[in-house]
Amino acid sequence: MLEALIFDVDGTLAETERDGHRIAFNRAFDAFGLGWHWDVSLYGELLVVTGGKERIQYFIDRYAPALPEGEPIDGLIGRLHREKTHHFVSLLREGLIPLRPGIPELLREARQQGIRLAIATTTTPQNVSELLRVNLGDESVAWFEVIAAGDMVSRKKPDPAVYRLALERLGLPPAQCCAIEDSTPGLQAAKGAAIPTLITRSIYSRADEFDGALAVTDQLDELCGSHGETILDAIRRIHGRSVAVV
Ligand code: XBP
Ligand code: MG
Repeated sequence: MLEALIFDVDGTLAETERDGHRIAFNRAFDAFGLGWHWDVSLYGELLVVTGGKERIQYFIDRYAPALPEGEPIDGLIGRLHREKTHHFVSLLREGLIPLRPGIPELLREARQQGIRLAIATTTTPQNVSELLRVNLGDESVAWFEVIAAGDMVSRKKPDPAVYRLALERLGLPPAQCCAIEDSTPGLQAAKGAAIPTLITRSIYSRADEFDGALAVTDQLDELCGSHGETILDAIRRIHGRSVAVV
């Protein structure tokens, strides 16, 4: 019986990586005068690492760019990431990052039918609340009983910690939930917490591997069968197939 939907954010609720986060990182690098630039192709490579701070560290380790003198790397990365978040929130507030097709309808129907809502994401909590506020109004943040995000867990996706935190706060067994994700690290994290998972591929995750997903689609409404089946009906049907009644 489906009791809750647990949403990933980046790539799932909205196409935020290309080109929101990427632009925000580059604006932060410019603000710090670092001379670094992550183009679309390089950013796609760096997405193998989840977490913005971890991604900057990975870039430094892998490409050894020039670093400003005299500041410990951790301090620089922390300041840089706060600047990046400031730029990402500005992009959100300019209305440049809409929700993916089908998400508003799915959220509305889930609320009407008493399906509980949660978020399990690697991104910074402020990014989540701003994405929801800008696209669905201030009250939409409260639609989600749980917003498990960013540094609330020490180990980020593909580690299942963020999904385990969401399950714990929902007080539900994984089989009564369905995760909606866009990427391989996200699927691995949800599967690690034994949560049945649907994939909606994003711009950057088209070529990812999704073994073990309930279903893989490019857009939520492609899940719908005939006879006016809604997205939530389709998710219930697919989820029901996955959870054998013993
Ligand atoms: C995707 C991530 C995040 C974003 C950047 O998160 O890995 O790190 O790329 O956001 P998810 P921050 O798909 O789990 O939503 O810079 O705030 O980390
Ligand atoms: Mg994602």
